[in-house]
Amino acid sequence: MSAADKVKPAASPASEDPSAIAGNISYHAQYSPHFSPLAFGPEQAFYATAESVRDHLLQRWNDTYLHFHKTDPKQTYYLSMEYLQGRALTNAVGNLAITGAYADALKKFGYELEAIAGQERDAALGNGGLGRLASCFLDSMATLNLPSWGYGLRYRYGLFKQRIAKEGQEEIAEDWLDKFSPWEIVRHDVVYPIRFFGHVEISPDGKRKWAGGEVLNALAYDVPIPGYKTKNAISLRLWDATATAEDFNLFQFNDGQYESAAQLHSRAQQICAVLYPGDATEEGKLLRLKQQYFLCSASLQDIIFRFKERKADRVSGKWSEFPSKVAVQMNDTHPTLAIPELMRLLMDVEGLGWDEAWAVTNKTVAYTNHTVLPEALEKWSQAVMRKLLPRHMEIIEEIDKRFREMVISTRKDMEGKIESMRVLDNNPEKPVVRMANLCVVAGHTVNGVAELHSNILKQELFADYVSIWPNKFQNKTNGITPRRWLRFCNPELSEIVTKWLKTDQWTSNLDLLTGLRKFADDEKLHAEWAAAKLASKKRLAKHVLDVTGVTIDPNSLFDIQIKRIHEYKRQLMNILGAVYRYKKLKEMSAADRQKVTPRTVMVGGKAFATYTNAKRIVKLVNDVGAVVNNDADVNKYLKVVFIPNYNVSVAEVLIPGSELSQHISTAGMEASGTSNMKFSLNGCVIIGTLDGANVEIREEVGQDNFFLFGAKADQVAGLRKDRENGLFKPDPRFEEAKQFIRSGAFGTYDYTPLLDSLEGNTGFGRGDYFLVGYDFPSYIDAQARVDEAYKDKKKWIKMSILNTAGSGKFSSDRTIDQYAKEIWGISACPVP
Ligand code: 73E
Repeated sequence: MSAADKVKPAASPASEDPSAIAGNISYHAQYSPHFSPLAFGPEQAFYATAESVRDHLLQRWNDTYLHFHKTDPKQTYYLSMEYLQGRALTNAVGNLAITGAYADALKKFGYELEAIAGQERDAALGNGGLGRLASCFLDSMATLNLPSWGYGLRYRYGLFKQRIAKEGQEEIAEDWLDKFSPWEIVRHDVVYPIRFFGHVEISPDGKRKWAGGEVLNALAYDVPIPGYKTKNAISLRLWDATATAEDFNLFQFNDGQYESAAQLHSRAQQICAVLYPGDATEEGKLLRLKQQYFLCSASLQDIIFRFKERKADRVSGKWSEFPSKVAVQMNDTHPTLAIPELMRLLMDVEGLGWDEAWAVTNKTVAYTNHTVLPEALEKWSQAVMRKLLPRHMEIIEEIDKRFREMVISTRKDMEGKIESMRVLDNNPEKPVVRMANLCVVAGHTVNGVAELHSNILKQELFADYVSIWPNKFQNKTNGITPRRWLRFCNPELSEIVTKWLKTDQWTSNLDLLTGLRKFADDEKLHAEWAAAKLASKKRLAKHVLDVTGVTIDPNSLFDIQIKRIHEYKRQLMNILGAVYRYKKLKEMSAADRQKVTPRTVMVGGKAFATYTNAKRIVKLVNDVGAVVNNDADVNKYLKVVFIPNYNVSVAEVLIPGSELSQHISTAGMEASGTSNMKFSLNGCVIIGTLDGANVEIREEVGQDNFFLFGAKADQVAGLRKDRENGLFKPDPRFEEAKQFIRSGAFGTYDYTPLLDSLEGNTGFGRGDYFLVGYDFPSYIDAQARVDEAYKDKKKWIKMSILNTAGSGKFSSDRTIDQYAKEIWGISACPVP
């Protein structure tokens, strides 16, 4: 039946009345060119509903743009190669406070809002925590009414979809734009030329200019980002690459040379095809650098355009005003090319001299570091950079030269350090540009993402720079948006929180959660809390059954580890723990088993396609699950489940249903972590090391409400040395768990190389570089404390309540407020 048969269509969106909304949904169903007006299944209902909600967003978004334009405040531009937006519908109606009205409207068509929202595809334009952080930040920027925008790339296929086959993980292109995205608005009026390759021309007066090569276009797609209960809606501007009709060689095409006729079109398509194209080949590396430059150049041209637009009388003499109107934040080193690109635009296009351009650039850009892992610190080959971006390479060389001269002339004592501090590494074997060094030298502020991490930056990675610029370095502990990560994903618990705090203000003032502490022993609250948890656990159990076919018991302890698969995150320690538990269960008498706390261990996450050990870990979790879950002797007490295709919307089901979550990285290696904050906020207790934000979470929720184990960050280097020197004596439990896997208990797949990476000096890996062997016994002991604690239901619920109560600090509203005040110098600009 068609939508129109039920409800009279109404084009006007500006209503919060369910009948009018239903009319508007019906209008979109009938007049949307994407579907037949005769069809109104759940999918069409989703698109029509989303388009109707978008009408609401567009109004606010236009009003906000005009308001910023009129008041001309200083504005922040957040540059990120990744945004993990997930689904938008529930969030949009929630932030606009029209959830009830839309739910009622959809009922008129016989649909539940939740089911319709479930039709939406995740926008997975990111890979992990860094991308999700960027998305949480946008939500907070809008909510705090900050003049700020996000810039990113519109990847045609987002992060791959993960399928678990017999051989382990398979990657499939994630076709999130299969139909279309109802949230994006293509801006045919916002297009910038982006050049690649070519050469530098020098005019008679000595001016340098980049010319030749090939030129593509960057085309803007805007995604409106609504704030929570505010009129402001900001923009996430995503760039797509296009070529023009002029680039299409009609002569060649008519001559049957189809591929060469459309060469530039095909190269344009490659740029935004996928996030993180494989970079094992030279072509792959070049493509990644192209992507980075594409983002930086388009965004900076746009920023400069807006700077001029907002004061039409601005002339080049006023460029010193630029940093009082523009803050650029680089999300890790991926957008570092913003630095030489801003220099180039200011000098070669706007005619500024070096000193003037440098002063503007330095006061405009700031850099967030997200990792100290050496392999993640970007270094680009100088040859590739010179070929693709010859003018930028010149500018980088000049920055390097001037930095050296500055150190030599002002800091004789640092001379011995210059080589490692320089932007260029001129090692003749492999000359490279060190992107992090470029960011530190050129930016006004550098920040880490948790206290511990920022201290490591200051004391180790960037220690030499601290002695030159002691005030450049800051900490901004990460945060998460409480809207998506409690209010909307866990409505049962949210209602309880609101009821006991007698206000829902916590949604935008998360510190109010401390008000729960005084009820931590209240039996009535305990009963409600336990009921909400059970409801979420049942929803999670249904998801697990749907996607894996495994039945799990909602009365068992739900123990979850979800994150990208990486050796430093130590999913391998988790699974070794589960293997050890399984072996002990097998050895026990039936009577003893009955005393055991039943557990469901869930692991989810994607392994990078070429990361062999990570893929072996995925395979091992699946293999262990296949044996344990089918072992009738013990599967009442233990199940092991691999959750396939972990993404934002899966997290929204898993996190509310969790009771214990694992954040067990080798100390000093996880810069912050943000899912730890989401779990804790949802009343889940953490088992973890003193790493990243765990340190601060434990402080906030109280050390009795956190299961701590493992080496401390400052012990790690010494322990690695000991290991190398043969001074490490493995615990028998560690040996037993590995041996059990080697014995073939979990199938015939050859796990030797993976297990050998945990041994010292085998020639494989780095001799248990991640210290799984050292931490394993204290991990097993901590897990035993978890089992005991869970037996005391009252104690456990209290811990759970105190985790939620202590999570106020981890709102991204707090984080963004600190960035705004302490790095960007911007203030709220609410639409009146
Ligand atoms: O600890 C997390 C942190 O919570 C860190 O590993 C992650 O960033 C999160 C947000 O601050 C991160 N991702 C990357 N580096 N750090 C990264 C590096 C290269 C490519 C893609 C992502």
